[in-house]
Amino acid sequence: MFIDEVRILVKAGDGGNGCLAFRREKYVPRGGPSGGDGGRGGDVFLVATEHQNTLLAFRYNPEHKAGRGRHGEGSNKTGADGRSIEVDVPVGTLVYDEATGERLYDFTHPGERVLVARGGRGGRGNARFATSTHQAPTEHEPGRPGEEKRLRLELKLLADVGLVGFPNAGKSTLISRISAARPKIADYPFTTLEPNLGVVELPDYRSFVVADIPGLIEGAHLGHGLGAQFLRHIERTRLLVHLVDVSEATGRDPVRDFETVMEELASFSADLAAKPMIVAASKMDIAQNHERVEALRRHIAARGLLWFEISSAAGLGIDKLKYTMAEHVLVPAVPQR
Ligand SMILES: Nc1nc2c(ncn2[C@@H]2O[C@H](COP(=O)(O)OP(=O)(O)OP(=O)(O)O)[C@@H](O)[C@H]2O)c(=O)[nH]1
Ligand SMILES: [Mg+2]
Repeated sequence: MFIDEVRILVKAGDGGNGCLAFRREKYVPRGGPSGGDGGRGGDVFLVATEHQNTLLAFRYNPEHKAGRGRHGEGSNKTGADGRSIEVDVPVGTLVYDEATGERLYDFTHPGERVLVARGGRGGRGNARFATSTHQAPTEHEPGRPGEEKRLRLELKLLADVGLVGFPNAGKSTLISRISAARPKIADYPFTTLEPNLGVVELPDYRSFVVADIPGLIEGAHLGHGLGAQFLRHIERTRLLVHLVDVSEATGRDPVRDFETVMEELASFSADLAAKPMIVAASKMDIAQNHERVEALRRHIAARGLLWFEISSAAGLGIDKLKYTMAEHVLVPAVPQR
């Protein structure tokens, strides 16, 4: 379930050709062989990073090629080596050889670095073939091709942000607004029966994963409604976004709804209750009674939690909420190598 998968091509650099040349200089009769060796092709490495959480970037950029070695030249000049490249993959990525199906690597720690395509050796120039009995060699080798492989990368998605709230609060609508996930949305409680994951993309190609889980009601930890079993899907998130429907349509008090969900989280686990949380007043487009919204806002301020007013239907406050989520869960970007 929830597996991100991409196929990529890695191509190491070809080696440069060895050169065929003889010294030809004034006053140096019968100059010897002087063809230099070709340079080595660059390697392709995969490196595990914490700065990416998904394989999304590879969809835009599926081919990774290292530099080729330069050819050798006369006067015994060796060609320059090709440039090696390092390709970042998220920690947790499994690497398979597409041709054989073999698992090549399992990245578990940031900074792990693995050679996946070796650069070709440079060919030897004719100077290398000279011996005392073979003084004018014309042998010289072509460079060897760099390795080329098709790889399949697989990453089990772990949610960075969990959406919680009452049934019908607008959680699925929000995830469909900020990601490509298209969960079922309907105007009745318990529409969502299984968690949905969505990958949220930012314009700088960074991304994070949001989980939309079934709504909670009072007594969820006792199995009421769909129960609290789905909370384990958000146990390892770094941030919770708590949606509270502030429209009158609920017929309930938003402050009471908020507290009910908080109690259910706390009964499930102290860790979950202690997670950083953003509270979002949902369905602001149809909220008529501003005193209700204000009462909740003051309640949230007293708890020291971040407060947003949103409407997924009208697109209000959604971008701001999205970027605030990103700030909480993304390690700051590193300059590209
Ligand atoms: N007017 C208005 N309606 C909204 C908004 N967001 C969601 N809705 C509606 O509210 C209803 C419930 O939305 P869902 O996204 O399915 O709610 P949910 O929190 O996922 O509900 P469960 O899956 O049952 O827990 C749907 O009819 C949505 O169209 C909003 O911002 N404004
Ligand atoms: Mg839902």
